[in-house]
Amino acid sequence: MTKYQIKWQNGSMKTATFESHLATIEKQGYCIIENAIEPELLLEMTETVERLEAELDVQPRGNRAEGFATKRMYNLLGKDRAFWKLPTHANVLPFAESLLDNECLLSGTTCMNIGPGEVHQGLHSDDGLVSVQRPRAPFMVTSIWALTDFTEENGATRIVPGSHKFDHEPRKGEKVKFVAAEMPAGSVLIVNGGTWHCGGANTTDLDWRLGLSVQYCQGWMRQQQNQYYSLTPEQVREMPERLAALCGFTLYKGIMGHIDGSSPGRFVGAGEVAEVAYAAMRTKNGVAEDS
Ligand SMILES: O=C(O)CCC(=O)C(=O)O
Repeated sequence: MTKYQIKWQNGSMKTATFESHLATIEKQGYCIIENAIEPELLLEMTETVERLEAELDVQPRGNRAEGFATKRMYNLLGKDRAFWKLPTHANVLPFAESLLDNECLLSGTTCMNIGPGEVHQGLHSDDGLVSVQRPRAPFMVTSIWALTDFTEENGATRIVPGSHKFDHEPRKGEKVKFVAAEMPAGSVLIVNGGTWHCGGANTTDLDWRLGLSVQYCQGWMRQQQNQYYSLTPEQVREMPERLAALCGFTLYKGIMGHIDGSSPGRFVGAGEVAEVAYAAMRTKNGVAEDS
């Protein structure tokens, strides 16, 4: 039985619905949650992306992984506080917590605005850089938020059902059957980190496909995007505690990640995440029990 009671747009996602999405992920390596994003949040995200793309003069980076006609932005939390609502969203975080655990971290936040004429990316799995034999439990979980409709024509994520159970990463030239994860704006695609997928080709003349990726990883792993240097100490101090913990400002299992015995949160003066390392092994006077 799950402990999660997910809030839904107009009520709460039933435990049975959550369990059924989890079962789908277990079977096919991904699931699509329609109506996961509240309409006001969808609008706020779309407007924020549009504004930032103009302010930062975002241009395609010009390679196969990041795209030739795709506008990408990374480290979104440091760019605008509007994005702070995403990693802890009640319709999404419980999937990461369940597939990883409650000490999971935010690995990255990315905007992928796929423009007309874009070619598809190469198939990959998000935790494919981890050299532990497959198949295995996921080291990452990625949520892809549809801010516009995702269609096969405009570059909906391509995904290989069941590939999280494959015993290898995609090989060059390997032919596999994929599906286009078509979904209406407001949906979120949850992907097991071992599932083969890629951004699709945009064969339209005018239609941009706007998606956000909010990616989580195991708490002991190196995050794909550096959260420490992309956030200012002031931002961390002002963040909700759960978000700061996801970014890595608490200690993993009360020990890993400390700076002279302090958590990174304590180091930057974030009161609510002011842990000290080995706290569970200290007496009230702060003297180690086995000293
Ligand atoms: O844009 C997408 O649909 C997927 C992007 C992706 O998989 C990636 O950038 O690694």
